Amino acid sequence: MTKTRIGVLVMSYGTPESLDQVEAYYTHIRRGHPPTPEQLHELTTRYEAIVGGFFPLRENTNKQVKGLEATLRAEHPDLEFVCYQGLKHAQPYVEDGVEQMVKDGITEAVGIVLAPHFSTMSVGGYVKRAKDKAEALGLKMTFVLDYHLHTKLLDALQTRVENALSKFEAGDRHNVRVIFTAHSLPEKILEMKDPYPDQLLATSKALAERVGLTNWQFGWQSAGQTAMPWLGPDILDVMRTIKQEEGVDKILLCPIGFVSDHLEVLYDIDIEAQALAKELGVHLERTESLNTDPLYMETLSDVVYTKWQEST
Ligand code: FEC
Repeated sequence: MTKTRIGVLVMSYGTPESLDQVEAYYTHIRRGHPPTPEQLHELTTRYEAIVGGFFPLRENTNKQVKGLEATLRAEHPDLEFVCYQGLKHAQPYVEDGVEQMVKDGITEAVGIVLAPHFSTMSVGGYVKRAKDKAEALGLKMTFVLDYHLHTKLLDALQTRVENALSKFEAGDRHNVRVIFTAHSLPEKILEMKDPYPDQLLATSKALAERVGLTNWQFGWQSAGQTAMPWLGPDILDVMRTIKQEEGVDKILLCPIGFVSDHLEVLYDIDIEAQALAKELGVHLERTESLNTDPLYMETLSDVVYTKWQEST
C-alpha cells in the first residue's frame, strides 16, 4: 500500500553562505534597501568575529530539517513525511520551498517555523509568504503558529538551565540572576496586541517554576539600529543596572527565543555581553542552544503531526 505523502515546510531565518553574500542578505532583510558601507562593514565584522566568517546557522538549520524528517518518519512509519527548507532572507527562500513541494507532487503540507513564539512580525511573516505561494500554486497547507509551552520543549530548556546553573559554585547558585531573553521587535507590535511578549513571559515563568527559580527576569536582545523604538529593556542595560543598583555579579542568560547557534547568540551574547560582563566584573554564563536536541525534534514532530491530523 502506498503511504500518504505529507510535505513539511521547515522555515528558518537564513544566513549567507559566504562573506561576499552578506551585502545581498542584508539588503533582503532591509526589504531591498542596500546597507550603507558602514552598516555592511559592521555586520561583516560581526560575522568574522564569530568563527572566522563561518555561518553556523546554515549547517544547524540543515541538521534540524534532517532531524525533524527522521523523527517524523520514525514516529509515524505508516506515513511519508518529506521535509523542505524555506528561508526568510536567503536561498532557498520560503517561496522556493513551496514551489519544490509542488514540483515533487506533494498535495498537502504543514508549515512550521524554527522559532517557538508567535509574532505577526516574525512567524506571521513567514506564514504569510508561504500561504500566498501555496494558494497561488493550489497546494493545501496548514501552519503551526507556536509551541512555546510544549512539555518536551520545556524539558529540553529546563535541562539547559540546570546544567548552566551548575557552572556556578554550589553555594552561589541562589545568587545567580537568570535572565530569559529573546529578539527584540519594534514597540509598535504592542499596539497590535501581538502575543509575542506574553508568550515569552509564559515560557520564562514555566521554566522558573520547574527549576524553582525566584531570582529571574526577562530582557530583550539584538534590537535593530533604526529610528523607531524597540522593545526594552535591552539585556546589556539590564546587566549594567542590576550590577550597579543591586550588586548582582552572577548572571545566566537563557535565550529562549532562539533555537540554534547563530550570530545573535554567538556574537550578541558570547562576544558582546561577555565583554560587558568582564568590564562589570560579572560572572556570565549562557544556556546551550537547542540545535538538534532530540527533545526539540520530538516537539516539532509532535506539533507538525497534530496540525496535519487536525487538517484531515
Ligand atoms: O546567524 C545568522 O546569520 C542570522 C542570525 C539572525 C537570526 C535572527 C532572528 C530574528 N530576527 C528577528 C527580527 C529582526 C528584525 C530586524 C532584524 C534584523 C537583522 C539583521 C541581522 C539579523 N537580523 Fe533578525 N536575526 C538574525 C540576524 N531582525 C544580521 C540586520 C542587522 C541588524 O539589525 O543586526 C530589523 C529588520 C528591519 O529593519 O526591518 C525586526 C526576529 C528573530 C527571531 C525569530 C526568527 O528566527 O525568525 C524576531 C537568527
